[in-house]
Amino acid sequence: MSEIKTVITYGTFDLFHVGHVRLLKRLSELGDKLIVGISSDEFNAVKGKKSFFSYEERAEIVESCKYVTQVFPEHNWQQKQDDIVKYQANIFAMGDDWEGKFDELNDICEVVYLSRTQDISTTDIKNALAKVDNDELDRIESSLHDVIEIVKSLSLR
Ligand code: C2G
Repeated sequence: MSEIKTVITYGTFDLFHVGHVRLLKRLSELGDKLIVGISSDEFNAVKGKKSFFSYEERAEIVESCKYVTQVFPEHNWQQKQDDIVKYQANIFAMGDDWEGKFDELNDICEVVYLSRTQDISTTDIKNALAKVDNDELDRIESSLHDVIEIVKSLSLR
């Protein structure tokens, strides 16, 4: 009976998108179980991030992903060693924007960095949505009404 191979990873996973899905899919193919540490709202603040969805919502979304076995809270930078032991993880893996940052974990498990998915990020999504300025849309709508009234008045002459 071959040993169960467990993969562990961490992240905020806010505004869940294909970059996250494609990473989790590839991570799940490295072993039999994929355990994901979801950054708590408080730890996000430490990372200088403010997520749109709460920890509970982000955890529920990621746990619903078919590639994921289980999620748990990530509270700080230091817990990874203990988590790897607790979950008996054989592989620690992250996207390669973290290349080299966690190599010290090589002492207790295999460390793998996979390529990020290009041209998508939670920040890009937030910036794109911020451009859809509702006030601007209201101004455009009222201008259109003015134009319609002018056209109507001209057509009645
Ligand atoms: N990712 C990816 N492709 C993207 C965006 C993200 O492969 N287009 C990967 C990241 O490399 C990371 C994971 O998805 O491995 C989660 O990304 P974030 O939610 O941004 O997590 P991060 O803020 O990097 O937190 O202790 C580690 C930290 O908690 C990692």
